[in-house]
Amino acid sequence: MNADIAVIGLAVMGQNLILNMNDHGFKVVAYNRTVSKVDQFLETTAKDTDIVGAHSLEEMVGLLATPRKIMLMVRAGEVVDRFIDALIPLLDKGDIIIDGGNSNYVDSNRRVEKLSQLGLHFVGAGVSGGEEGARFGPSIMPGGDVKAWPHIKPIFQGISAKTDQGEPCCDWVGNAGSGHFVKMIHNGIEYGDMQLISEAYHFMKEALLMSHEEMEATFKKWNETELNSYLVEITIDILAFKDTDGQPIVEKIMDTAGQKGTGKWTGINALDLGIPLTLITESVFARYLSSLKQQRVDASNLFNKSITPITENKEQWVEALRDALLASKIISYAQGFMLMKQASEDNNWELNYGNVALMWRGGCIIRSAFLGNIRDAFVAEPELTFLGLDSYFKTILQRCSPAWRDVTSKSLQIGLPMPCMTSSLTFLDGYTTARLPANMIQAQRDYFGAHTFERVDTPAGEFFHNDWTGHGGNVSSTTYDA
Ligand code: NBP
Repeated sequence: MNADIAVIGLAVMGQNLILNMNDHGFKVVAYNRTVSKVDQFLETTAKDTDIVGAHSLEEMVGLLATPRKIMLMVRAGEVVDRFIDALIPLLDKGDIIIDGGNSNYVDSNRRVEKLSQLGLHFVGAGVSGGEEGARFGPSIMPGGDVKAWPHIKPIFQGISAKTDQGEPCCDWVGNAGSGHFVKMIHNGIEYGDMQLISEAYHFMKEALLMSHEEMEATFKKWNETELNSYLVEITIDILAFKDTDGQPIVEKIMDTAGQKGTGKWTGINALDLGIPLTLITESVFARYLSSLKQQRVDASNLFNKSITPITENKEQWVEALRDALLASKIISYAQGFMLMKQASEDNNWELNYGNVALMWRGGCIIRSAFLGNIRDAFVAEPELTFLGLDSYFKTILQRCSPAWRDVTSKSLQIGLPMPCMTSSLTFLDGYTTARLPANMIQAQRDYFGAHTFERVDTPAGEFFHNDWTGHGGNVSSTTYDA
């Protein structure tokens, strides 16, 4: 038998990707650590398909056409390394291992390097879209050893989601761990989008005292605008869903948000690379804050916290809120692309940002009409430093600014937390301010630690130390950083 590809891992993602590949005419071998799940799968969901099962890695490898293509859809981390180590002795030079899990891109960097030394090709492919995406068309972000791409391209582009114009939401991202890096940014942006929608819902419910029917109708209206997206769509469904007693189920859900860590990785990466990724990082902190439930309840009682609702001009406030959401969302994506640009330059990945936007246009959790405009912006200016400088996005930011300021200042006045909408506005204010007060920080650093400073009236790169107290020396610091 000459199967096209093997997939290891028969949990939700693996099973659905296999069924998707089978639908598209690819011959797939299925394998799982707990081999009884292979038989279960073949006897149930995969019944009457061309999918073949294997009960050992040796059997699986023997069923594949060369170069062999093996995709891991297992828990990220050590499990991936263990499978790679078990596969190496069974494979020949030129064979391909793909990790489709949510792996850390640093691990993928290492795996590409290790396998290339053995003549094997490793691909770290971010896969987004959850169960439904995997089954009917995910967004796939493959990167790693480019020699693998011609062999896996027909399968990946065949099963991926397509845009309205029929373009596949899958393309080669770049070398090393760039595929998993781009997936990490995708997940970070997903955290930001979810937090922004939650802040809008909170403002509607607590500040504007809107009913669930009113909120549902509002999000429906917004979904016909630039905000059209999968996450707004599911928010509409969530608001409409009633529990058995007829009450909205969303209000019965505990307000403590979980996470699996990809948003945190994005924030850590931004700190490491020196990029002000304020919105996504705030959204991770917002989840941490939400998990301090008992402390919040106690503090709320102690501070006797209550929110004074808005009683007038509700319709205008709803429209202002839409503008605030849209503008904040632009900042989130702009920051995400800034981080990708920095990582791409540091690692020589040569990322194509327009392609990245296209890959996210369909199939994945952050899919939206808006990503089409982002793609256009990077096609027009591939080296765009900040998305907000593109004329389409600049116009929206300028148009939305007054309402954005109204909503965020109102939230501060009434004590309703909107960390992402407020911090993104502060970011834009900082980004568009030619002279920030960092001169004071430099003066303080030089005062207490002789860290030196550049002057505005001398050429860049020349550093000065001032004798602030009249009894300081002429020696400047090279070691003490504060
Ligand atoms: P899980 O992340 O739950 O992983 C289940 C698979 O890992 C099973 O095949 C399981 O084998 C195997 N596995 C585990 Br767990 N521990 C193992 C071990 N010690 N040795 C060998 N195999 C082990 O599955 P998933 O939710 O389908 O996700 C697969 C990958 O895709 C993950 O990296 C995930 O982060 C990523 N992802 C998931 C989603 C989603 O919506 N779920 C979306 C996008 C990406 P067993 O059956 O023998 O226990």
